[in-house]
Amino acid sequence: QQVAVIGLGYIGLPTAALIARSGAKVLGIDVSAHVVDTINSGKVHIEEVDLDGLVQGVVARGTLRASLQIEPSDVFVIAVPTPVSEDNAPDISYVLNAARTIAPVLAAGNVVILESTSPVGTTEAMRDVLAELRPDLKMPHAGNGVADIAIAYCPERVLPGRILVELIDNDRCIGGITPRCARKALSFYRGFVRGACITTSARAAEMVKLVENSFRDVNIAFANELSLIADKAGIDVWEVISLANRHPRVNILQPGPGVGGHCIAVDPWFIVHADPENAKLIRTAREVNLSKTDHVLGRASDLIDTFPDDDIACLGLAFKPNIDDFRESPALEIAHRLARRYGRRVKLVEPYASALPMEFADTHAELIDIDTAIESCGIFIVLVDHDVFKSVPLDERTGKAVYDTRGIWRDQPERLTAKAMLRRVG
Ligand code: SAJ
Repeated sequence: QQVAVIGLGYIGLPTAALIARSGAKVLGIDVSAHVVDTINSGKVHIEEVDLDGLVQGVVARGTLRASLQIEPSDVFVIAVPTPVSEDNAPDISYVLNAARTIAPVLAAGNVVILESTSPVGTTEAMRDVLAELRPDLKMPHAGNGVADIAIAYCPERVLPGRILVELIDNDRCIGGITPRCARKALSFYRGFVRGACITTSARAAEMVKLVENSFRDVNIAFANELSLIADKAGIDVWEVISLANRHPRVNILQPGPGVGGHCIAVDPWFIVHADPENAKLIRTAREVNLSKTDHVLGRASDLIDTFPDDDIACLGLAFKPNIDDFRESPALEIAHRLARRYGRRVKLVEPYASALPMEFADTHAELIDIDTAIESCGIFIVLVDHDVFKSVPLDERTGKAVYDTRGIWRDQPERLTAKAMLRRVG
């Protein structure tokens, strides 16, 4: 079986490599010559656990090859970005361009699968582009069973840092434009997925993906809202959440400095944009999570202004713990805004960064390690709950002013917490 994967990013490349390992011949297509050259030399352009070894192996065996140029295949998997524009409207132009890319080589019997997170109706829009460019092929339509091409939507649902494991083990939801399309796509996924593969319609599968990430966003917003309420009432929100979670039917997530990454902070907008009248809770959750970042920045600034002679250690830049992914990270945004405001006083502690991230080129911030920070900084702003920060014992933090947005240094003596300092400020 010949498979073409269009888009060799965080999802496309691991997917292409796993399909290649399962025995198919895979051609990876990307618009970047740098990406294509990197992969063909057996290397990777993105960081993901175990991906480098896997890609090196399948490229060496000749089962994965990258190219700028599409070739005829049996199955086409599209994994290109679907960003939102300034006004939070989804941009599906990369998906439609991918359809234009594959149209010339499409042949009867082929299967086309979209994996990109997409607004409801995108798979049908992709079908319409293919139909326009290939009037000689019969495209599927809901309610009309037999067609030359099978078209399906199958969202990825993997967690960065666990992509290779989750691509195989997670259940997959496979939505066909017709049930026949879904069955064709199903037999493709069965080749490398161990999780359950469940078929549905393309529109339902598109919605499932958006709903999963909106569910998480709404639940994080609930925790973030609680953190403000508890803070004002002088109560430890993490203690409240952990006690409430002892109820058999309560499972509250954790508050933090905002929601990062490239999915949870984006996908809910697809739902809001399609139906603003009804998507009230989903929109409010987005707003709560966005405003939490500003709130943290304000509280951090208050603490810093209380101690004008101390240097400031910002702990963590990644968008979540124990990974080296800084994309759309609220921690990075807060540290950057502090660095612009407080200049040389700001020190960044990020064990997952090998050099100062380029965003800080316009600041005087410096990357230091945790031990240096403990020796030289008086103010600590905890932004990411990396394990290495959790393991700093209380006696090493004694005498520090701490604002902990992740609840990992809650044993810090009261007089040294942000709350106590802010009370002093007034
Ligand atoms: N976060 C909190 N509190 C929590 C949990 C998370 O503040 O209790 C924050 C994190 O710090 C981070 C952000 O949310 O900034 C997102 O992190 P995450 O671990 O919740 O999710 P992602 O973005 O790494 O991956 C999500 C996953 N979706 C769900 O869990 C529903 C993943 O399964 C999806 O495949 C992925 O989005 C995607 O690609 O859509």
